[in-house]
Amino acid sequence: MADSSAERTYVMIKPDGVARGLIGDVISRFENKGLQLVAMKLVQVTPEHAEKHYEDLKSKPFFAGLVEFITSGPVCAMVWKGPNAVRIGRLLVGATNPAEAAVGTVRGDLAADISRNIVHASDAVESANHEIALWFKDEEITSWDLPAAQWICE
Ligand code: IDP
Ligand code: MG
Repeated sequence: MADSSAERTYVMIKPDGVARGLIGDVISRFENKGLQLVAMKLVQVTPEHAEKHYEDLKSKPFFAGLVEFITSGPVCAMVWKGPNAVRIGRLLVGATNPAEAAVGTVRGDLAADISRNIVHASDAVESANHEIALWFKDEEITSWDLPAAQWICE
């Protein structure tokens, strides 16, 4: 079985979350859950990069608006690590549409509209690895011991 404690996910606070001063709130939720922050940077995204990140959605009617939105201000790009990091990241973020996202999730608590839903989190281990490579160079990803790890998983 793969070592799921080494699982990593790509999480990004979108321009609306950055502009609304919600970086700290989002980070706190991931820290409090027990995931480990291993990389983080603010990025002014280019249209080319945004199109690559959202490649799967190219045919959607909202694609052009999505690219315009993601490039409209800085995003906070992060890599979080821990057991089941991908699944836990999706749980913390909540459903895509904030009108359907459970209270207690980022989108359920802090967002109101599907096109301004504050945060991105990878939807599978494979896409997480792809997105981490798209956003970060290997040397930008740190390796450090989370002192509380023994209290978070066996
Ligand atoms: P996800 O972010 O929950 O993984 P995806 O289906 O991958 O959801 O869509 C990526 C992003 O595209 C969403 O977070 C949202 O910002 C935007 N989006 C998805 N569906 C719609 C829509 O119907 N209208 C406008 N924007 C949308
Ligand atoms: Mg997605």
